[in-house]
Amino acid sequence: MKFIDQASIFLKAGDGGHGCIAFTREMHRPKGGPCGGDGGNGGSIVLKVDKQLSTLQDVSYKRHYKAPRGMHGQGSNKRGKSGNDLILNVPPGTIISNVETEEIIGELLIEGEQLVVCKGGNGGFGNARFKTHSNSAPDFANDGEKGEEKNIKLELKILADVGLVGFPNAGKSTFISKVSSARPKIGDYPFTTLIPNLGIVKYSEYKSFVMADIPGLISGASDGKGLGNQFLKHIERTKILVFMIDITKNIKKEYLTLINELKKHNNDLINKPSLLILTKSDISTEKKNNIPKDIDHIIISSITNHNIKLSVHKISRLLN
Ligand SMILES: Nc1nc2c(ncn2[C@@H]2O[C@H](COP(=O)(O)OP(=O)(O)OP(=O)(O)O)[C@@H](O)[C@H]2O)c(=O)[nH]1
Ligand SMILES: [Mg+2]
Repeated sequence: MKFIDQASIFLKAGDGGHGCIAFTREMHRPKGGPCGGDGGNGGSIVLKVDKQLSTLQDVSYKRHYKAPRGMHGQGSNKRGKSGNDLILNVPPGTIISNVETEEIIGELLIEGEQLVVCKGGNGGFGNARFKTHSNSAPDFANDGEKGEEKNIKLELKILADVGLVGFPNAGKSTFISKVSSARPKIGDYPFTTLIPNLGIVKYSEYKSFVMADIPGLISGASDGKGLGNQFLKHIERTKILVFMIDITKNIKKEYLTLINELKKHNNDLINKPSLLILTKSDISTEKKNNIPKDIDHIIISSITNHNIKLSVHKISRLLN
């Protein structure tokens, strides 16, 4: 996916405080019982959505963030004070991943939503916790746990206005590369697109919309077939959907399959305004009669540019 904004930061959650080893000393009981308190927990680092923010600028201002540690336990069964959590505000649409493993840790979309990215270490147990029948005066305690540390990457996802939905090889990526400056990989084999691409489509001097090209869907995608429907969440918030179907294929059948997969993922998806684009008109001249009637359609070719401008015009009309 193409992002307008990203940042890499290093996070270190607070270590837990150590448990304490102590014994009660009273005038008449020179060797009293164990009374070492537990260490406090280290503070965690939490990312939280603040919808006032629209960029990652604030959070990328610093490279390192550290949450405070937990205090050590003390005698008289006094527990160490826990470190406060460190809360970092990010804009809605922030995707968080681990720099080393490239694994996605989470996405933050809605105002107030939070994600604990680095957990603070638990405080260690003081020796009072270890008192048993066979050992009434334990002279050991636990150390606090280390707080987690991570190098994370934050990426701000622009929300797309238009989502392209189609089978693999339908020509989605070719289309987005025609109408925007996005340059996704194009191939004559299925599943060329493995991650969503975004492109900004200019349709007049000052006006533009954002289009998302997501990996192809196949029958059974909602049960995990092909690349599955994991990417459909990227079009959940688009305003309109554009179905793309290769004109040489069984149009009605593919259309119904796509509708069905969308429905299975989230019934609301099919209520969005939509347009059907039939692609590759340059390789098919015969008249088609199995075009669904319940949706407006347009026939294009990204190779000859046939109707490319008109399709952008239709999409912008649908958006407005
Ligand atoms: N003849 C012709 N070929 C096209 C047209 N549009 C795309 N193609 C070809 O169709 C193949 C698939 O195009 P892609 O744009 O990669 O298709 P996709 O829908 O993005 O496919 P996935 O990423 O696999 O889902 C490529 O070989 C393109 O060159 C067109 O208008 N006419
Ligand atoms: Mg593609």
